[in-house]
Parts: sequence; structure tokens; C-alpha cells
Amino acid sequence: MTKIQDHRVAAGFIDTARIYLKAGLGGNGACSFRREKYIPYGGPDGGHGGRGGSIWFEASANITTLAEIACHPHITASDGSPGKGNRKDGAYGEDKTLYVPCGTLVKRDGVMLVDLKVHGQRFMVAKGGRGGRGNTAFKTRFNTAPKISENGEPGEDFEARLELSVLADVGFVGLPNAGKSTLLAAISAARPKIADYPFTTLNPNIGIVTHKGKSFAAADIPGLIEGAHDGKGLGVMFLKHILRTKILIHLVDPRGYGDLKPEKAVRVIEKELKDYHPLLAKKTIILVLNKADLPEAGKVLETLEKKFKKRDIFVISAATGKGVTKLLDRVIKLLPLVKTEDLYQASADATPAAIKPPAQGFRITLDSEGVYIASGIKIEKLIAMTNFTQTDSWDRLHRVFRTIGLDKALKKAGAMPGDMVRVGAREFQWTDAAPPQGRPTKFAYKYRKFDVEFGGN
Ligand SMILES: Nc1nc2c(ncn2[C@@H]2O[C@H](COP(=O)(O)OP(=O)(O)OP(=O)(O)O)[C@@H](O)[C@H]2O)c(=O)[nH]1
Ligand SMILES: [Mg+2]
Repeated sequence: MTKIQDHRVAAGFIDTARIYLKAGLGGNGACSFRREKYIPYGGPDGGHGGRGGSIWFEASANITTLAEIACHPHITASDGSPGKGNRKDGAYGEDKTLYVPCGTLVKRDGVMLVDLKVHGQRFMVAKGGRGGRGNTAFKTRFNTAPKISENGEPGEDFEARLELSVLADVGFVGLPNAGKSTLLAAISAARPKIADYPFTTLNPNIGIVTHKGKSFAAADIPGLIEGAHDGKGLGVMFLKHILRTKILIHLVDPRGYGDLKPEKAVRVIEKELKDYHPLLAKKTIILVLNKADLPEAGKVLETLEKKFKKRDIFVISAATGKGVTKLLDRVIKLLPLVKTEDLYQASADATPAAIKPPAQGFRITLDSEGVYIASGIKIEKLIAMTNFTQTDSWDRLHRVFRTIGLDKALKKAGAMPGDMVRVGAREFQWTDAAPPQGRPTKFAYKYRKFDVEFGGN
């Protein structure tokens, strides 16, 4: 246990994660007949399997990083139990809920599934399989003693990518050492590390600020330097976290940064913001001269006012608290006026979506060994749910293949009797003989909607 905890601490702030989800398999349906004294022809009484557990994500304001999920990327939900005789249905698999920070995006094959923004928002990412039907479900007027039951449906099983973009109303930007963390500590309960050397802050810190009955979330990100948008320093890794803020507070140190004079420093930061995202520079930016307690502050303010005539500049001292109330007054006045523009776009590293089997219908291709492959989500599910230990299930499958047009499609694709056909994990020897007598089940009729599609050769 300690080992795992150490690991988590070491992981620190993590804002992307690749995870593997596997929802529960549905339980198998039962094939059973009622046998009781004095009850002849008791009929089928096999219960249905329970559905498999699904995997849910829930946004929580109490979590700030994806570290925990990134350390445990294999997520499974439990399987459903099989049905039993005497019409007993199997138990449902338990659902699993994972808590993620607000602002987490879930992507599958590069496509966004959901953006979890609000505390408590839930989303089912991987659906558990439905339970297979027991033989009670296959009883018809024509077959009152069916020896057919279905296997459970496999649960959804895929790889997903999580991306976190911190959701704060106000973001603090500036060169290293400007006093961003000091300001956050002064106005919220957050306790970021503060020190007089650059790059003290290594990860974003978020604090909730309450001022005159209003509250908002503020994020302090690591200091930016010239070339940040290009990957210099630490800033670029975190600039995306301020894309969703409404207001930026740009803190300026009257002593500048290294050889950089304060007035030049302002332009450097604003250029970095613009180069990272043109719209970022168009956000409402409040220019704030910090460290007003330093003797040089007065002179620097004069210069800044001369250079940036059109902007009103706030003067504060995060250390003594001077001017902070006035700044917060302005922030809470501006916040409701700012139109939210969510600049966060799914980052461009989406892996190209694999060629997926058609959801409806099926596609027939011929592989190099002369095996015909019929692929399609529904048809593969049908195979996974067929109980191949039952002769009647084989016959039913044969009838379904005929009803949905698979036989016809194979013939059209050039298949000869005796050729191999692969569907999902099964291979069959194809025959164009008529399926054994029996009326197609209701289920088979449903499959008539299949459209046949030919691909490759
Ligand atoms: N005199 C004075 N010093 C301040 C004030 N605000 C911050 N400082 C000092 O400036 C130094 C840097 O402060 P931080 O809050 O760590 O600066 P930061 O912008 O978060 O720096 P990075 O995280 O490195 O980007 C610390 O030594 C603070 O004590 C202020 O108002 N007056
Ligand atoms: Mg800091």
C-alpha cells in the first residue's frame, strides 16, 4: 500500500492519461427444463444472464489531477452472472465509477466522447454487455422446447485518452518570480510554494477566492519566459490550462526579470500568449504591477502608464495586501460581463481512427489465405453470443445467416461450398445448403435490416 502511495506522490500533477477500459461481459443465458413430479412437459425455464457492469466517469471538484488514473490505467467492471434453471436470472455485474477532475475530456480514437465540466456530471464511457437470453425466451408456438440459449454480450472494450484542462475563471500569468503564487496564497486557501528563485511553481495551483459574497476559481501557472509558446521553460505545458479562463491577471515585477525591464517584460508575456493562441491575447487581461512595497515601484508605474496609456494598471503588493481588495473588486465586477469563450480544443495528437467494421450490416473481404471474412459489429456480436455447444443454436445461426443475406452475399463474392468463412473469433465451412427446417425466430427478422456491403477482395 505504501508503495502505491509513494508512486502517486511521485506522479504529482498529470494532465493526460491513456487508459484501457473493459466493461463487464453479460452472463450466459441458461438452457433448462422444468422437471417436477406431476408436472409433465414442464417447459423451458432457463433464466437470462445478468448484464455486465458498465464504467462511468464522474467529475469531482475534489480531484485536481489525473495522476491516480494514470497510475492505474486498466479499468474493468465486473461481469454479469449466468442465468439458472427455474427462471432464475443472473445477477447484474457491478458498475464502476471513476472520479476525474472537472475539465476532463475523454477521447476514443481521437474523437471526443465527453467533456466533464461540472462537479457531479456523470457519463457512461464503456457499456456492459447485455445478459444472454435463457431458453424461455426462445419458446414459440412451433418450438415449445427450445434447446437454445444465448451467451452474454461482451462489454465494450477500448483504449481511451483523458485530457485535463483546468477550469478556472481567472488565470495568473507573468514571468517567473513575479509573485503569482504569493497572490494566490494571499486571496485563497491554496498554499502554493513561494520562493525568490524562478520556476518555484512547477504545476498549476488552483484556489477558490471568496470576495464580497462572490466566489471564483483562480489558477496560478508556472512562470512564462520568452519562447514559452515554443516549448521554452515550463510554461508551454500549462498554457493550455488558461485557455478556458475568463480573465487573465498579468503580474509584473518592478525589478523585471534578469536583464529584462518591466515594460519590455509586459510585451514579452503578451507576445507569448498571442503566439500560443491568438485568441488568448484577446481575453480580458488585467495588468497588475506587484511588489508595490519596493522602492522602485513608483518609477516603474510611471513608465508603464506612459507606455500603456490605454490600459488601467493596478498596483498591488501581494506580500502586504495593499491594493488587493481593489483588484478583486474589479475581478468580480468583470467576471459576469465576460463572454466565456472556451478556447480549449482537443489537442491535435489524435491517432487516426482505425478502419472500423460497419455498425450496421457487414462487409465481406477475402484474406490472403482464401478465407472470407465477414465483419460488422452486429454480426460479430451475434457470434459472440451464440452458444456453440447446442446443436439448435448452430441451426439457428445458420437460419439467421440466411435471413440477413450473408449466404447471398458470400455467393456473390464468389464463395464456393467448402470455403472457409470467418466471423469474429469463429471460422465456418460455408455451405449453400438450406438451413435445417424451422421458422426464423423474431430475432432473425430483426436482422433483416442488415445492409450488405462489399469491400476489398
Ligand atoms: N517585496 C515583495 N516581495 C514579493 C511580493 N510578492 C511576492 N514577493 C516575493 O517574490 C518572490 C517570488 O514570489 P512567488 O510568488 O514565488 O513568484 P511566482 O510568480 O509564483 O514565481 P514562479 O512560480 O517561479 O513563476 C518571493 O520571494 C516572494 O516573497 C510583494 O508584493 N513584495
Ligand atoms: Mg509560483
